[in-house]
Amino acid sequence: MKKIHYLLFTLAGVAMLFTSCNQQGNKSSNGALSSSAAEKVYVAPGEHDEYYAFVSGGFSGQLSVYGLPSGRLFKVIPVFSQDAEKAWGYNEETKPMLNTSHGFVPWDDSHHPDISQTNGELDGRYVFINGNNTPRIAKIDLSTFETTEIIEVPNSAGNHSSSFVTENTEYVVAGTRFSVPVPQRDMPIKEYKGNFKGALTFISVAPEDGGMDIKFQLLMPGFDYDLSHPGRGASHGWFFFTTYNTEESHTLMEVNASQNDKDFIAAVNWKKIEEYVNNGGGTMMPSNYAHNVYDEHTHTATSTMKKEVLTVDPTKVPGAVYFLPTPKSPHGCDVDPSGEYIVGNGKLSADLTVHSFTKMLAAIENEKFDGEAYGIPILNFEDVLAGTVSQPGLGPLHTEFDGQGNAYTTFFISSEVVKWKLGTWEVVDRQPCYYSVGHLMIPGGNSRKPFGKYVLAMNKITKDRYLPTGPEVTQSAQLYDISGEKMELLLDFPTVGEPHYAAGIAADIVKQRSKKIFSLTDNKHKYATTSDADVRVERNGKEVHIYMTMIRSHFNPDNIEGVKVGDKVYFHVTNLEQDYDVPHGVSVIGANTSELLIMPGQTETFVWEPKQVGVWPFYCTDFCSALHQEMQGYIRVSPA
Ligand code: CUK
Ligand code: CUA
Repeated sequence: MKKIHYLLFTLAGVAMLFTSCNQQGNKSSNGALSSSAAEKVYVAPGEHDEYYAFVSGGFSGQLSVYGLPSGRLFKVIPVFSQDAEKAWGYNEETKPMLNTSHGFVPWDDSHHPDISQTNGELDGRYVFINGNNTPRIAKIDLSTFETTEIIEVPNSAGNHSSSFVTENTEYVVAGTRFSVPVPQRDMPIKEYKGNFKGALTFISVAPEDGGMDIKFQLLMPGFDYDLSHPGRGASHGWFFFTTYNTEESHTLMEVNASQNDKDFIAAVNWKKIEEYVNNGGGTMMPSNYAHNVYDEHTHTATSTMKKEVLTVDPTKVPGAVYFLPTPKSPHGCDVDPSGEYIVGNGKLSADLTVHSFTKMLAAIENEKFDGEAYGIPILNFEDVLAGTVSQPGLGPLHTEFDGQGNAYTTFFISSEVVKWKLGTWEVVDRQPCYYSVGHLMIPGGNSRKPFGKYVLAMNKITKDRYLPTGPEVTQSAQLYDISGEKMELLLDFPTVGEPHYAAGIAADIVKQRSKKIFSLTDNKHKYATTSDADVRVERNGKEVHIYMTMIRSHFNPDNIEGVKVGDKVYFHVTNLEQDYDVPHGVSVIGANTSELLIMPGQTETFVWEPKQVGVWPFYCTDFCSALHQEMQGYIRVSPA
């Protein structure tokens, strides 16, 4: 049976060689799958995957956790969007996490996760991810797989060149895609040029507890800052940002925005700026932004509105910023594991441009400039060029590295991943993607020590790859084995939302940090009820507070009376379990919120405002024991 299956794969694989691989082709294909492909992604029941992949949810605003090579989905971590499954943004504890200077914003567009690093290697402590729409950076703690901090990024819009970390996680860096008036004000749009600014924001990360804080904002010329990457190794201390629309056109009909033959990669010496601000440099500017922190001991978030931010004018810090001319609207900005090569993927360019960090330093040293833009020196293209990959494909977007001297670049238009060699710039392999690939990810490919082995391509269009599901079909990820000279397609799997980027790490690093239980004795929640002796119902004017416990298989109290129509009823519910993986849920009829899914040792709160007189049931939503169905109760609502 199994043999026949494999044979079918192989036949389809041969057929595939003769069909078109671009997205216009309507022929269905299984790709060039061999029987060994199936074996390579097979993780036997009960076995664990070798890697975690943290995949951005795009317009779902979340972060999903997959295993590689199996492609199995383990969890969707709520970040920027409300999530009824986990009560994220619905319960009283987590609502403050979604506060912004624009009010409660329970949605965002998440693009780029990045894992914290120590000495340029992934350490598995945190994942950072950006919210693109209402600019925010979130931090997910990988001991609990929970979002524990969200900081809004002021003076920004379309927080796209984010959230990449420096090699000791000194900073998580955010860059604005849209330049905007800074500070925001009422002004004619057509006066954009010369007036709008592009903020590049350096958010410090405290070494002990990971606390984020905006250290400074660099106010750059009004270009669009698309993507970024930290220097590493020799280039540690620098950060690189691609730009487009260096014409500063206020209307980005393509014809306007792509006049310039070359845009720039902005090279920012953040160590120099850090020194400048540590010595009192920079200007405090009034700016409102929210800083939201979830405390592990109180299981409660607090939101603070900050009022000002330290800004830096790049022209006031000599030697801090340079522009590297880079052909045709570069998108991805990727630094190789050694820190020497900076790859700029010009979306409209036929070639890939690779800059040399060493040559950049030499040009700066010799003060060889090719003019300036708003007081920022422009380096000579030829002086900083390390090499060019000639005509490797159409529509290059992003590049990752395997740590063996190879780079892998995605091509959106020709729909493929192309493998090429650093230093010789020769193309050594190419494999089609189904279809129109955006980002790709090699576990650790964004660090000094990539794990190699696999590349995950994230495709924008799937068309015929899966069973049809109405007008929209799922976005897709494809896994390739890159352990050999040639890449081998192993697997397709559907994704949650639209993944833009992903971050992968060896599972062992995360596993050993993973927390199993919240200790009940360490529960410092304001409304915790840690013993059945303390359960009670308290009235305070129109507010009723129910201090409730849950344990297999009952609620205490499970009969509640004394509530009236028009009351605001707070269910403060504590899960008394101290066993791994025994959450309980609670929900009540008609509540204008989600259920609560409460982990052992934790307390959560939801609010119910009963509108109708009656006796109403509540029950546990998580199948927790043989008597799960008996885990229920009644609440009596009397007339006002
Ligand atoms: S990305 Cu955000 S538009 Cu190429 Cu990083 Cu998809
Ligand atoms: Cu508790 Cu089901």
